[in-house]
Amino acid sequence: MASWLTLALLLPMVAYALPSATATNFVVGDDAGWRPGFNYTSWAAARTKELRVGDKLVFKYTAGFHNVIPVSGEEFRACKPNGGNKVLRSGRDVVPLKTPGRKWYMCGVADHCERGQKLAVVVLPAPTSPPAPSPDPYSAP
Ligand SMILES: *[C@@H]1O[C@H](CO)[C@@H](O)[C@H](O)[C@H]1NC(C)=O
Ligand SMILES: [Cu+2]
Repeated sequence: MASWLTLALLLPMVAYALPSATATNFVVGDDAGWRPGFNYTSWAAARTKELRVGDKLVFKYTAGFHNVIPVSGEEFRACKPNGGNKVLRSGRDVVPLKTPGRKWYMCGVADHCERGQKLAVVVLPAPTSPPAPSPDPYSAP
């Protein structure tokens, strides 16, 4: 009979063996979640080397008070979607990062975007395995 202890020991090992173990869920804004008045530029800047294809962004907010609209860079700067954009509104929207490059998101409720509820990120390519050692710019030839 498998005891809870066995299960508790096995589960982390199984999770580790899965390829998705390298994928990370990033809660946008961390404890602040998704709201106006938070500096998401700063949040994203601290994660420029972390966000990779295969990772996910998780937008947490009270459903009905905000939403998440994936937009273009131009729409992002104007805080104005051109129309026809997908709108996420579950209150816990999970956005898989499928391709590398720049991605932009904004809240489409009232003036929330103007009040800082907008996020621009740079997604790096998926990690290769094993990760290539980064060249040391300071090593002498
Ligand atoms: C957000 O933080 C960045 C630095 O990470 C700064 O340049 C910018 O002015 C800040 N924005 C606001 C609205 O405070
Ligand atoms: Cu909002």
